[in-house]
Amino acid sequence: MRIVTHTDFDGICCAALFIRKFGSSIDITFATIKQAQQLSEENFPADYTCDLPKVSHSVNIDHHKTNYDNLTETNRLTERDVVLPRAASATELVFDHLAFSNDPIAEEIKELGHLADTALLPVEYKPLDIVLNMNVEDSSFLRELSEKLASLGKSILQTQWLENRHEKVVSIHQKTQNVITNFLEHHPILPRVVLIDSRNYIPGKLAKEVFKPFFHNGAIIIALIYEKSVSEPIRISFRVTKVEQSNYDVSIVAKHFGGGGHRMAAACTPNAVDIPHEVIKQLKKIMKPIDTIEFFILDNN
Ligand SMILES: [Mn+2]
Repeated sequence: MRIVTHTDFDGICCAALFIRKFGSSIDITFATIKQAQQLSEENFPADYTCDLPKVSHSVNIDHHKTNYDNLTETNRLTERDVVLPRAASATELVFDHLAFSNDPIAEEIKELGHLADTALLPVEYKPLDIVLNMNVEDSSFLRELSEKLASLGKSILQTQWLENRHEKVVSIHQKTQNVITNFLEHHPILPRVVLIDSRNYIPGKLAKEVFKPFFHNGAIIIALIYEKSVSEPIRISFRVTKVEQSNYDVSIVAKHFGGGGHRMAAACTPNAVDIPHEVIKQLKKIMKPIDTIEFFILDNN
């Protein structure tokens, strides 16, 4: 059996229920919405798609209205599909579909999927949430998490496995803060416009931590270079500080490099050769005569 499921908590709980029902021999592909659409275009063979747009001719178990509307419009909704926009989570639909009964662990998994998707995650789940967010692109981690959930249910929160993973993530977070603090100690007064390359010095997932302290040290526009993923090794996120939001439009710069967004928050994926000179040139086009600009690398000096 082969299932495609979402990389978020709801999708992982769906995977856990499938493992609980059919055992660890099933094949699981973890995907984002975009990846699910691509898999479907490639006619990827799947038996089930959970918490995602339907892949190929699989049985779709989902609760997203956009997916429901799309399937109806394109005539792809069959009587085997369980796409109910009113359901709180895909996990509860999987729970019903697989007809669990007298299985307290399955009940706990159902409860977790529900909590996560309604943004009501209790504080005791926070370490698990943080660990998932930091590892969401690692499919072997997602598989491991699904397996543990399938066998342990809520007791996963008390495992050494989670504690070790959480400790590691917390220390990465602390190291990131240290790099930023150290950089700002060496640059107590920043120019008005800052182009900063954070690659190689802090994890891409935590790169946005620079915005707040950099604004605090005098920047009004920040163009932050980071590695979003293997497929997007050079991403730039642009931000304008709140008090200057009506005076600048960074989406113009993002659009120049094929991206987009809003006046005060935009992003793009430029080519390596554009960094830093072409980016500086484009930023200068939206700058005022009083503005200064500088390119930095976020190392420890
Ligand atoms: Mn969901």
